[in-house]
Amino acid sequence: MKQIFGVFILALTSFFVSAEDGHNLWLRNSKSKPVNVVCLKNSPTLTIAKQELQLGWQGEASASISLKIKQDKAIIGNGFKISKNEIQANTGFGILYGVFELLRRQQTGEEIIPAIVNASYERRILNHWDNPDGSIERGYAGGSIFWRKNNSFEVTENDKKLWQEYARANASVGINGTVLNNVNASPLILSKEYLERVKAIAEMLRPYGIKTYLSVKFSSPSLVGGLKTSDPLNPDVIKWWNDKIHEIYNMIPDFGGFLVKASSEGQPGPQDFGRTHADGANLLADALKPFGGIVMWRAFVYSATDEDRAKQAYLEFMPLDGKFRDNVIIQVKNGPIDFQPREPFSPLFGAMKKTSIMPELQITQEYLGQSVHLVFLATMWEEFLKSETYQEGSGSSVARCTDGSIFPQKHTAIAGVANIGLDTDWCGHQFAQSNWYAFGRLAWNNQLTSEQIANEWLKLTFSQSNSSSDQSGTSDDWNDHFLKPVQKMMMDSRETAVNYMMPLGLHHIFAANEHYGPGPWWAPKGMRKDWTPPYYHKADSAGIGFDRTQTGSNAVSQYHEPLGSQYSDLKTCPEIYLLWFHHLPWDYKMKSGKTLWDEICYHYDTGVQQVREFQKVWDKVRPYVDPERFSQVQSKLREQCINAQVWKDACLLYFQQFSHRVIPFEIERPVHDLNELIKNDLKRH
Ligand code: GCV
Repeated sequence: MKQIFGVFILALTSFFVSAEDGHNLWLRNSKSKPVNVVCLKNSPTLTIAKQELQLGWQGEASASISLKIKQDKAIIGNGFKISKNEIQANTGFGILYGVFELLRRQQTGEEIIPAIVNASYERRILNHWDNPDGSIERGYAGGSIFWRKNNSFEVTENDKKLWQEYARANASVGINGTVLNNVNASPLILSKEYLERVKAIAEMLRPYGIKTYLSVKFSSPSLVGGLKTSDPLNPDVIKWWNDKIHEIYNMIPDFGGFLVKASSEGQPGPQDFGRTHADGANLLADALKPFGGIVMWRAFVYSATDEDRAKQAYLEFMPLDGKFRDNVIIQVKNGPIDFQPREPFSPLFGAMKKTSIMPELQITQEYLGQSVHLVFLATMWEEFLKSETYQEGSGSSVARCTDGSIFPQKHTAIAGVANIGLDTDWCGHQFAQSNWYAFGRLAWNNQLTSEQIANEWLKLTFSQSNSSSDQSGTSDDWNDHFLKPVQKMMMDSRETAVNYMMPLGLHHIFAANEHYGPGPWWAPKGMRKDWTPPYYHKADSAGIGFDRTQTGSNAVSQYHEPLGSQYSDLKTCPEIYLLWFHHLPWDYKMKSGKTLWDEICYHYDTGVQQVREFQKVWDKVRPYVDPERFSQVQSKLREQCINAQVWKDACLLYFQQFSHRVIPFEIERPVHDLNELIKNDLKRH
């Protein structure tokens, strides 16, 4: 009888959980109470702020809230002062951020204590790798929301609606800039037709405090300007950029500036003309300066030399420290290689002391299961931002080295490569939305914990009291049976992916260019060595791992002491980075007492078991989730589980050819055949 009753309750609960497709993201506030908003000034931004309060107010019914623009030196830029019934700011954008903060606190039940809230970074920017033909490099959630195939430039009502929704979502987490096109930039973006569309986009984003930026191709003067050269010191080239920038600001007066990938992965750059990165960046910076624009110049550079790829950006950029204009920011990926599931931080952070540096994170999960695997990236970003660089003594975390707390940077910024596309749920996976959310939250406050972010996001995105449904799963019940287990799953999810993909410091062992499935064997004839996994894992009969100590590439020397020595010394090197810095024998004794080979096996197996647990967690929370979002996540977890098993089998069977050791018998045996796996690269469905 008890059982039947239980099933009945379950069925009833699910019935009341109304359908949602995820399009509303974390902004599902339809159960608001009346509120009286007092605001003496008017502007499009303030109108939005008032509307948001009316849409989402969950404080005392019919309370009054005052929005006050009043200068206060303690409030920096678009920061704000918040209390239960008043938001004060220097600007309308500050008011809008304050409103979103207040609403979030109301909706998540977080206390509203009077405080001044300033952002960690002045510029919090999404990078879209969207191409003019509507495709997205490393995009897994449909086509571009900005660009369409067949050069269709008509701005439709649908476009405008989508851009506005996009702007609102960004503003709600404090994102205030967006680069609208791929860093592998088409020169077309600077043509009149494209700029007209940029202008239309900018108009929709402006009231939400979001500036538009563009990626530009360094050779644009010759490619679209018809010049014979794009040499940054050539007067005609300088004039061409000046004129182009003038044209842009005539159309978009608050344009943010340029992002540039130059002399990198085949992209043209100043080095084609015997010039330096500084020559190239300064040319654009000088032209942008009169309009207040900035240049984000990427440090993602490596060439096919014998030098360890992990060392190259540092080698190329350190000699240029102090040579860049003050409106140039060097944009550095979090790790020295390329957005791997785990990397130590790039040694450039904190090392370039006379140059502004900004971190680049990847929100789109190129190397982390794309839009199939549930991986909450905030734990990775927290690990990165809190990494100790020792550059100015202890306490010199990456966060503090980049947000102006230690170095007097003229501009501070952080970028995230967006995971947004035309899919109804924007990101291709309900949980991938949490990474967009988390990027914004960390960009606003780089001291936040990933746990707090997961907690907020889950409450906003899944809580029934934030939906239009009448059902309100009692809070305790919801907290215990949904929030706690799902939050734990999110918190564990990145380490899980590291376990089944590349534990203990292994990196870049993907098959082919898709960067999805495993391919430790992948090394097509004629391929650049540093684009193939054997270059990174270096497995042989003696052992596995990349020796980056003094006996190897000596990349450790790029880290400030005592870090360099810590990484070098096996006694102090964190095991999470072990095979990043060391080549070790298969029988090397780990801290657990196991051999390295056994430890590798256990990590892969643990990863698979963890995904199986995630499946159970999710299946159990069915009564608390609407059917549409529930089944999307359920089926993605099934695929993730199959994929994790493939990763484990592929890596263990492949490395076993070198280790010649058995897979410990407590571990479930591989179920795949290595030759079959090698023949058929894992495909995303
Ligand atoms: C936009 C990696 C990616 C490329 C990307 C490049 C970059 O190599 O695989 O798709 O190109 O990084 O960040 O420039």
